[in-house]
Amino acid sequence: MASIAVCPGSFDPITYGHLDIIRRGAKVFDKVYVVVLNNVSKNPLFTVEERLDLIKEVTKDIPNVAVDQFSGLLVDYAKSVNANAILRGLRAVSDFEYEMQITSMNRFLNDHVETFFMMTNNQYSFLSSSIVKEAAKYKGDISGLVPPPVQKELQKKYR
Ligand code: COD
Repeated sequence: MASIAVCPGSFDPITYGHLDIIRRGAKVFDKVYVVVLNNVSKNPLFTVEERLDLIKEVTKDIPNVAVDQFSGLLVDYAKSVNANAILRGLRAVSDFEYEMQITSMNRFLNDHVETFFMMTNNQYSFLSSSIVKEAAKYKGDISGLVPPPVQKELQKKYR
């Protein structure tokens, strides 16, 4: 049986921290679907289409990665692509409580999908989309934090 993982997130926008988890996940799973949440409740900087385009651009060299969007429940999306795993990244103890809550909820909703965590690469342990947006907004140098196409689009947003 093929091992198929979904790597879900807001990716508003994708950072080197996300990309590191995706690259390492793609070495472990046969296929990784990177999926952007398209629920209405959040107030993102980038549209879903912009986020998808950026993820596609920066993952185009990883053959077993597919990029998609989903709305509604993650476990329903996972079922629709026959995924047996959810891939998440962990940065710090502060991530743990939230991750434990959504993992337990996902298991409650569908216990055929197992959640796997990968520990962040040390150099990205402080990195989040929010912190990058804040730095970009005030014209900080974000070149080591996001891939060049993302940096370009962030600079456009905050011009
Ligand atoms: N290093 C390592 N990992 C990182 C880093 C970093 N620097 N930065 C982010 N990550 C990881 C995060 O820990 C996360 O695992 C992933 O990358 C994505 O991060 P974000 O912040 O872009 O995405 P989130 O956490 O906002 O995504 C939340 C979901 C969209 C997964 C969640 O809201 C969801 O599943 N919603 C759908 C509704 C649903 O099914 N609800 C039921 C369960 S609660």
